Amino acid sequence: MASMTEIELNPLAEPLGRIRTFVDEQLDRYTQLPSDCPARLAEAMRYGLLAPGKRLRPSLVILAAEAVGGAAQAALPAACAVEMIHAYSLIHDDLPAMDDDDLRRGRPTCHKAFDEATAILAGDGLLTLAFDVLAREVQPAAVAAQCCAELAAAAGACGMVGGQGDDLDCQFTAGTVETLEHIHRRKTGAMIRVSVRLGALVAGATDQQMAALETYGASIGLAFQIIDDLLDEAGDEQAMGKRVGKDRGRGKLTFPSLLGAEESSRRATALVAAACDAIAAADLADEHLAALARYVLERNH
Ligand code: GRG
Repeated sequence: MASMTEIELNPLAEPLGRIRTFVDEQLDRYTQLPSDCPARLAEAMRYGLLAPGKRLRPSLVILAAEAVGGAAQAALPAACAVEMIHAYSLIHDDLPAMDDDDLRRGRPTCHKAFDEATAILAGDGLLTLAFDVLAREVQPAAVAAQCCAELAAAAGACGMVGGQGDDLDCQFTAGTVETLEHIHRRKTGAMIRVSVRLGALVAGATDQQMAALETYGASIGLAFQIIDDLLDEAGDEQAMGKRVGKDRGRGKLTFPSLLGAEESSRRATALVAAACDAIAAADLADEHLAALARYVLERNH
């Protein structure tokens, strides 16, 4: 729960605290799985999913829905679905075959707390559960189908999974800013962008509202990754809840390694300004969405 000082200093603290509780309670309900699911697998899924992350993507789903006059309750299944996909991607990303990390969200990674095979299955289980939730719980059925298709495209081989593949491939090679942007618009950006789109879809946004929210989501998605790269260089390991300094150590292509910290930071600031301008121009000057965009820039974890 946010303290009073936090609320006074940060107008985002209260809405995000409200959304986090709302989303976490529902994630908990969705992962009370029947006894056909092995108990250890269910435990690993819940371990990865319910760990204390920022819940940025589900917050975007709900705030986008509210920005166009929708109800948080109607956006909740989509909010939980995107967090399930995100949690699966983190569990798999931490595996020895990928980033080989032992700390995530301030705790041992899933394969460290359980074992590799269980972590792979926990990711698979969460990925599948996300579509189960969307298909069954979003109303009406036509919107549920559209949400499934959009989330599959964003998370799949031409979205997050494809971006991850390219990122692994170009780890030790020289690259251009264009290549890096192309990777991160898919690897990180696609899930952020689709979070905003799903919120807008379930709330029945107009085409004009959707276009503005699309620009907002795409812009903060890329800004988020630039800041992630900067935090990997200079962030605090305890605040981040994961190892930092890995990218440079591995000779990885990042925004600061290509552009320097100052120019990277300038680009992230410009992207967040573009995100705020887009929603203001469509009369969606939603203070929470604008505050969330600024938070992406100012976050320390
Ligand atoms: C393994 C299919 C597959 C995909 C992995 C998302 C991803 C693709 C990898 C994660 C590696 C990483 C650190 C990416 C940078 C941006 C990012 C997604 C950071 C983690 O997201 P946060 O900061 O995490 O929102 P929390 O824990 O707060 O939810």
